[in-house]
Amino acid sequence: MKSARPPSKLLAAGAAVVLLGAAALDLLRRPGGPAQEAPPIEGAFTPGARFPWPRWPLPFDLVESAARAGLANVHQRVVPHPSLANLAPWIGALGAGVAVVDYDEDGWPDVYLTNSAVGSKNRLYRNGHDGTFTDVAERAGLANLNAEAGSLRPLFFDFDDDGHQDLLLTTHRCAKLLRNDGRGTFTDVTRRSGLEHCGIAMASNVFDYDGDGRLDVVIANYMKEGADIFDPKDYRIMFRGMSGAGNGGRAVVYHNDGGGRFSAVRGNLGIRDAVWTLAIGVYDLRGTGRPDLHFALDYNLGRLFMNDGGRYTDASAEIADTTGMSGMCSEFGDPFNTGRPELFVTYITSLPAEEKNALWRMLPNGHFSDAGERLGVSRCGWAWGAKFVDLDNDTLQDLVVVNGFVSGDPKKSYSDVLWRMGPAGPWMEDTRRWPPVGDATLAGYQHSCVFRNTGARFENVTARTGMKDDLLDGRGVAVIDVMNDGRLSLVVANQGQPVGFYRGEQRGRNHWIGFSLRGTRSNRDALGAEVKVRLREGTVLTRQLQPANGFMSQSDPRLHFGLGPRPEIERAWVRWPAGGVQELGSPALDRYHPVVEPAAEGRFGRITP
Ligand SMILES: [Ca+2]
Ligand SMILES: [Ca+2]
Ligand SMILES: [Ca+2]
Ligand SMILES: [Ca+2]
Repeated sequence: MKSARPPSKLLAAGAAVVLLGAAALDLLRRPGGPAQEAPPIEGAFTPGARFPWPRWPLPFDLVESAARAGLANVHQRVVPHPSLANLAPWIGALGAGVAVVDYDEDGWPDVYLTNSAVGSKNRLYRNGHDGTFTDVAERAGLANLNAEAGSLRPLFFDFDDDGHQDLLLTTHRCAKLLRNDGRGTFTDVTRRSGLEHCGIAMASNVFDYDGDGRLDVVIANYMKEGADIFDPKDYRIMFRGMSGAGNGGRAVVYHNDGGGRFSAVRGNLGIRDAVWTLAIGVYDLRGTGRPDLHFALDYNLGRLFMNDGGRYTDASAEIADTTGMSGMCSEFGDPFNTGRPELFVTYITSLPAEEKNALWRMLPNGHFSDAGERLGVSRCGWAWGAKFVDLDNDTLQDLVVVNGFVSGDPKKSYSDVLWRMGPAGPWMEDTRRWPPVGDATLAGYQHSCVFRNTGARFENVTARTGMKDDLLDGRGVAVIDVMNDGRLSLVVANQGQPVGFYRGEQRGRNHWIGFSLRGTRSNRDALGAEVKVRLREGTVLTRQLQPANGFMSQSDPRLHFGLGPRPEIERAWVRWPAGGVQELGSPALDRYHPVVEPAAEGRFGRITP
């Protein structure tokens, strides 16, 4: 069939009257909103659809505001040794990381951005409380960390339980641990801490796997151990084929021994076969208080490990029902408010690989099923970072995905070169076998994806937001509430390009609530704690505190709930990782509530509304 019959004009007009009525009401509700002209209906008839869907303005927008906000970093790529020059753009295609952290504890989230060139400076943008930021990295001691090897993944957590956020930074050589002294400055304590990890690592996360209240660390190397891109002695450092490439780096778990010390865990808790890891997602999938782990692997199927009493059982078969061999991110959430977690994994969904993003839904029987295609999120180019984020505060978390591999000269295509190279295989391991990338493009200039959650599925609305012009090579994407007003914005770390800052704007008058958690019996950062909010109309929202999931990003560590236009909170409660549930009463709307875990079980009080 060539084309669908145009739907009847009468039907279209009837639907338009009903739907435009709602749109007009929405406009009238806006502050100072005069009787504006109703938005025009734009075609977009889907064959078989029952009535046309008018394109009234989205209830939210994402407005590019990096320059206005003073976020000025242009990510600087690593430059490998000249003998690797043929693959420099590929080897140097990862590194733009972002972390949102309130490093000075003034109640306003700040932004840390990494650079990957040797000698480049990282940026710590302090929130000025007025929508702008100032780089204070030099003063804080977090700028000059790239003297020997450039930075990759920044990860803030309180490793020594003193209430100050410390920084674990992976690089192209060895990781660094920097202790926040509580006066706005950081000191390198890597050697003293025993956390001496070496390897090229984009993937790291923190979790309290044994429930002792101290945050443990997992770091996974991407390339094999010993790979040195600055002084190569071995050129067999690339992947050995596009699937089942076992020759990448491994994951290592470090136990937090207390007293500021870490030690590598012998036997690695049963975590095996995590190679070429790009991201590690942490989530307590079964509410045991012990976090489970997902590894997004390049050139391999992803791995899922369930925490059984502090050791891990391989449950990867649960999520193996896919041909995806380029797992890039690991993002957990509960976007449809079912009370069961979902796992979103990005893949390469454009030439030359044509895989599909996966949205693994946990079923009531505990098994997983991929609904990515059915729910409309299976395609978004050569995709990297992704975050669930409620952009319009309607209770449903939306999904943002950033993408693009290497945007070089648009007239030169490296995929054409790859096609001519013949079949993928073991030859790929040796960098010397690859033709030069030069300034060619490989899956570059791609549109990011803003997927709006309609309650039934996700709808790609990028073209109707300020992200429509974003063709940069996105890597990490982090969520931040810059003004502490419940409107969530995005920081996008773009590879070799300027940072993106998309300020969240909302047209409706939806309410929200947020919680800033502090553990006492549990880890102080309260990672793994879960808050539920039950609304009188029956919806139960669940958000678990895991801000470092995704890819190369760490988001605002406050739990945020969009609540819709007229919410009545019937009950809100926290489940702490150490066990025990704390009732929060019916806390006031439209603000963040600090919540401290009661020191003893059975003495759970209510927080002040
Ligand atoms: Ca701050
Ligand atoms: Ca600390
Ligand atoms: Ca621990
Ligand atoms: Ca939403």
